[in-house]
Amino acid sequence: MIRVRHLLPCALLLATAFSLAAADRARPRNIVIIYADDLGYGDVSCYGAKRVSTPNVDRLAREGLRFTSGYATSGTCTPSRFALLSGEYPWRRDGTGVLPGDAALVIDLGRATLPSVLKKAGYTTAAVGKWHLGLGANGATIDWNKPIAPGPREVGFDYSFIMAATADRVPCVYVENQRVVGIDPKDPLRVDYKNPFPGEPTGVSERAKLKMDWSHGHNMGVVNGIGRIGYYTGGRAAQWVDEDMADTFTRHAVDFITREKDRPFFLYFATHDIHVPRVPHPRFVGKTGMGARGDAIVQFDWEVGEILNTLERHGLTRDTLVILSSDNGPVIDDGYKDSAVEKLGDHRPAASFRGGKYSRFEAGTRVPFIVRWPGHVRSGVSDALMSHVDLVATFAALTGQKLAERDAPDSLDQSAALLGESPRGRDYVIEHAGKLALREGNWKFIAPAQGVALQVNTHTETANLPTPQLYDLSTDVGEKKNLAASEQARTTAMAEKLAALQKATRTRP
Ligand code: NG6
Ligand code: CA
Repeated sequence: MIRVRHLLPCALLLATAFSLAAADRARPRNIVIIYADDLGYGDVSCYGAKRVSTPNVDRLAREGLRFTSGYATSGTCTPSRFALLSGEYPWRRDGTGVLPGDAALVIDLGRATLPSVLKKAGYTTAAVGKWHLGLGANGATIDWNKPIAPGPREVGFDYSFIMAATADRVPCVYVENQRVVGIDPKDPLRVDYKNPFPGEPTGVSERAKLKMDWSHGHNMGVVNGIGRIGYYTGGRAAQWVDEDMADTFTRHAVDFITREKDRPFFLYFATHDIHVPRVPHPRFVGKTGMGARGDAIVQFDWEVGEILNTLERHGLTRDTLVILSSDNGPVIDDGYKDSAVEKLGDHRPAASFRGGKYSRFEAGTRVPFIVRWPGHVRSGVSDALMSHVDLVATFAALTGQKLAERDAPDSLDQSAALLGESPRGRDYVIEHAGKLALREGNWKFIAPAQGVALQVNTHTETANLPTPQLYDLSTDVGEKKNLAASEQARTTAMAEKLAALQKATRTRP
């Protein structure tokens, strides 16, 4: 095992050697992205968690490369996933904020996406799990009782088995290849995010009977004894059972791998865990003593293990590049009374970082980021700056695909850093939650913003302040000491750089 960070002094020399080697690199036979939801940097044991053990995630880290500065683009789900799949910063596009369950598809079909690039390169592609990028055409109302398009297929996925948005948003049904699974034509499903359907129970009317009470929001439609966001009527036979969701998604991911084992495949496995509502299967309940949130982490780790074991069973471990990451940082109370707050104890989901989901402090977007590809990715730890927005260009490079100029406008080829050939990643990353922040080397600039500094419901420090903030992450990873006043020149330079990056329509040369 090597520590990629030890290579730093030789960076220049190595960079030259690597660019020569790049042309003769092997291409991954298969690619799997395991994308957790709301999993914090400190939530897995290989990143320092003590009270929860994640042996499968740890195994991936041990056999692969664990990044200490891997970033989602944004502090919430839709924008992060948009960037991952499109290679464009979500803040360049209106309508890429957290979407309701009946939103239209937000990905532009005129451009390449991660799955479309890989499909062109000959991979069979699949999306299994959480979608949250909208379905159907702009301006149209989704008819959940008929085939729904555009969706994953039009974005480049040959196969899909998804939930439309999040588990806390209606409709609470699985959608396979763009049809709701198990819908009964005699009980048509309808969804409305504004108005309740007369006579349907809500999280307010049923509150005393709910399986899990809500703490904020989540009091509209009720499914499986849990209040959700949005109203619905009908479609009862198609409703999921939250306790079985991990098993269901994992089974479909495993079946896809098994079906495709003899030809190249790309699997985007976007788990529901550890997002709310956290309702792990009974076999995981009580495993951590940290309540539903801790148990959902163990369930997530089991899902990872199932994928790794399936690859192993089919002899595909050495042929498959696996990435594990999360769409945004951690949150403890995200709207349900699931005992996550009371039972957190000394577990630190954000590790030493400040903030969490919804925040421009580090914990908002700095997430677990692990890559394994035996014989190709050097194992160890890398401090390279990495961003999910780069995966489109990086995988295009790894699979010999050319991007058109309009494609993936913010995605940079970081294959050398991804494979651990180079200790350098990006020169900068942009962190987004409402407004933007810029990390350049170890300096972190947070642009002034209106809005609350502390989200009362989730207890998140957002980093919104009316004045600029500057932190030196090399000595102050917890972003406690604002140096904006004493480092004025640097603060101004970074503010100008961020404004220029924001104004540009693209950052890929
Ligand atoms: C918020 C929800 C939260 C979660 C989040 C999206 C309320 C009160 N809170 O609006 O529970 O669903 O949106 O999370 O409704 S994400 O990870 O999909 O971005
Ligand atoms: Ca999320």
